[in-house]
Amino acid sequence: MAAGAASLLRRGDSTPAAIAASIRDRALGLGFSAVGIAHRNAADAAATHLGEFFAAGRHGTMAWMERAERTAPATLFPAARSVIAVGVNVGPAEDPLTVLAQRTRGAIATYARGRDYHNLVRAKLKRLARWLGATYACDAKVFVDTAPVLEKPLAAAAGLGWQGKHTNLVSREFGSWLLLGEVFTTLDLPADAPVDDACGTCSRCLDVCPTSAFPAPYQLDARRCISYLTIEHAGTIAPEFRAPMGNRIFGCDDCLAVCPWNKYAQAAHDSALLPRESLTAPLLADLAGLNDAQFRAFASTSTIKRIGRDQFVRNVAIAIGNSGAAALVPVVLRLLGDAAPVVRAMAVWALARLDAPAWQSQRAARYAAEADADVRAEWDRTP
Ligand code: B12
Repeated sequence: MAAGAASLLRRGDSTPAAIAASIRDRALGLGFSAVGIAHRNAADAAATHLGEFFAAGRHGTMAWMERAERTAPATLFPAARSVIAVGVNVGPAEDPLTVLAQRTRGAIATYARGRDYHNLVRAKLKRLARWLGATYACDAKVFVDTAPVLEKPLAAAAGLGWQGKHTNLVSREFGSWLLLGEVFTTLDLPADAPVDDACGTCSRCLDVCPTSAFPAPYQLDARRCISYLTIEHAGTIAPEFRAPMGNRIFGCDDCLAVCPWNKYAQAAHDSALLPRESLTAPLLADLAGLNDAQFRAFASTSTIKRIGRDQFVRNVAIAIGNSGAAALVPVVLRLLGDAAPVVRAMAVWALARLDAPAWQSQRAARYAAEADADVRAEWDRTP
């Protein structure tokens, strides 16, 4: 039972444990797959390592991560006493890595194949928070993904699982397929017990990473992670990562998908999160032809829309370069004339991979007129 139980604001004669049980029931009733409770400062110790992560520059260009509140979560909502951590199962019905062998198609990470989970989870969290406020006369704020909250350490402290060697939360029930969200509340609730790390000697997630993004178990260098490169990183992608990206055009599931704890996971049951056919294994040739309006329509309900058309087609151009498909050369030739320099630059690389003689003649025709320094730099590389 929580030490400050006496300060609990409540109606009726519920005990903190009874309130925690009713919160759990309510959260599961709203469709969350897992729920647990932690003290609001439960992630403070993890913030120490966050400093090391920044000092090593492992966040790359994600400067937004360095916001001061991240290392001092109490400033977000000083009156908060407890955190209700929830998990949403997005487990795939089929192996999400199968698409990696279909080289003329794009691989989109499982979490992004359904509707944008941010909106879905936030809406459910708000319903939970409204119910909490109305039932127990407390204040509550909801967070999912975007806020400067250390969600994985909080979920771990709330007993939802442990942070695995791939740094994500692993659950005995849902494997590596939970997405996370939180309600911070002024209620002083009894915290759940954390779960022991059960990664053991397994290193599958570390070994499978195509870009060797784990400098050590439990540590990620985001700058090497394909999820970061395809979603967070703007501009051209460093040459060393292009071939290992294969046909991954939005996020990467490899470290999650090989986790042995997935054997206990069930496929997601929330229909909104089920993969849409158009996002499951789309043809690269179709994606390369999307203009702004068509991209917005294609990605309208998905989190993919957040990266915009140019960055998405940049990723597609790299995947085409990795396809080995001569039939896609005409598609690349069209991308060489794209209005976005980042697309042109990656199309130059793709053409060099698919058709060296065509690259030579295109260089002769286009180099002098090219005004963008990054695109010229690509033409300057010997294929
Ligand atoms: C930034 C971010 C990213 C970045 C960086 C990822 C990362 N591992 O930090 C990028 C863009 C790469 C990314 C990728 C993905 N992400 Co992301 N991401 C976030 C975000 C917004 C912040 C995470 C964060 O604070 N990272 C900072 C690092 C330092 O934290 P950490 O990994 O927990 O580090 C701990 C240890 O690894 C260790 N440590 C780390 N560095 C060091 C260094 C030293 C020297 C030492 C000793 C220790 C140490 O200590 C830290 C504290 O315990 C969270 C949402 C949130 N607000 O929390 C989602 C979140 C973590 N992402 C999520 C998902 C789903 C993904 C992807 C699977 C998406 C995909 N399929 O492509 C990949 C997975 C890649 C991976 N293996 O991590 C989910 C994870 C759910 C879960 N079950 O854990 C979250 C929680 C979003 C959500 N609301 O569901 N993500």
